[in-house]
Amino acid sequence: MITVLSGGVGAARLLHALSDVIAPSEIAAVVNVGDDVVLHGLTICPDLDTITYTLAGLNNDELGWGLRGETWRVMSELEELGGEAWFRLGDRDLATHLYRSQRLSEGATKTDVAKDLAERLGVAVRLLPVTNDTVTTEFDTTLGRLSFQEYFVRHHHDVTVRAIEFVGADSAHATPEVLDALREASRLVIAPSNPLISIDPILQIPGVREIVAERREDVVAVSPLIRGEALKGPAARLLGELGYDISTVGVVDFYEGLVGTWIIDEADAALAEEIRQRGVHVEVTTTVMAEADNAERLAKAVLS
Ligand code: FO1
Repeated sequence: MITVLSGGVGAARLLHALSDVIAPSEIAAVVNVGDDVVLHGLTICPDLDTITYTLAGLNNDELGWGLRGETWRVMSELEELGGEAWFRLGDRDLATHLYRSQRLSEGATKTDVAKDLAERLGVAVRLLPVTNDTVTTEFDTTLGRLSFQEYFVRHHHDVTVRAIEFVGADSAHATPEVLDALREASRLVIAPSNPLISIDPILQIPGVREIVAERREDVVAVSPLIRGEALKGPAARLLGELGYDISTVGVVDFYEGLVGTWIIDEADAALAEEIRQRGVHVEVTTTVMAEADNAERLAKAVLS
């Protein structure tokens, strides 16, 4: 079994590529919950849903979140009523949030719901929210304190961040399924997700970072940056704002002590020597997964 520390889109694509190369049932994803939000009384888990939809072949590629073939009638009606409509919940996607919220109100955990949704949608990869406790990512910004989705969606991550906090992380418990998946995997993979807001909230749950560090020689990480830029989202900007080099070297430094092998993009080949000097192995390949051939090559590099 291999276990992948996962955020949203980048992780979803890597998991999809991996499940074309090895049996999906041999893959576990430990998924960030720091983006989760309660809106309209519904619990929404963006990273879990992005991964589930992508592995089920139902993802909306254009938006990068939600379901394909989406319609927006409920949001239009809500807007008419003067309700909160800046965080767009499509009509089809709403069914997932209704289902999850009802199950949670009956005493199920996020872990239970993720498993049942995956089964319903034919996804065999094990999708494991890192914790069933509430952990929320918050930003100290020049506009004041913002919740994750206020920062990301409402302000289009176009505001300067001074600090990031994972509220509730210190007292949260990693689930037993997550601890087993981290301890028992033959290899741990860090997906090319945003290090600061997708992977760090996983590492901050007590016990997780320690296991990853102990297993460092079995940890393979894929850089989310190419030529100092992320394919999507604010990874590059946040690294700069929080004092890291805006490059794959900055990402390597962020994960210091946790990674045995780095997979970096061909465009960053010139950085390989500098990274090797930090005592890690480096593989150079195409990390952009837009084409199936490239995704397969990356998946094989991760597994080799
Ligand atoms: N991202 C947006 O940019 N705008 C939205 O209106 C939006 C709604 C949304 C609804 C459900 C869901 O699961 C995800 C949604 N996202 C939206 C993506 C979400 O903000 C993700 O957390 C980020 O893309 C970071 O991974």
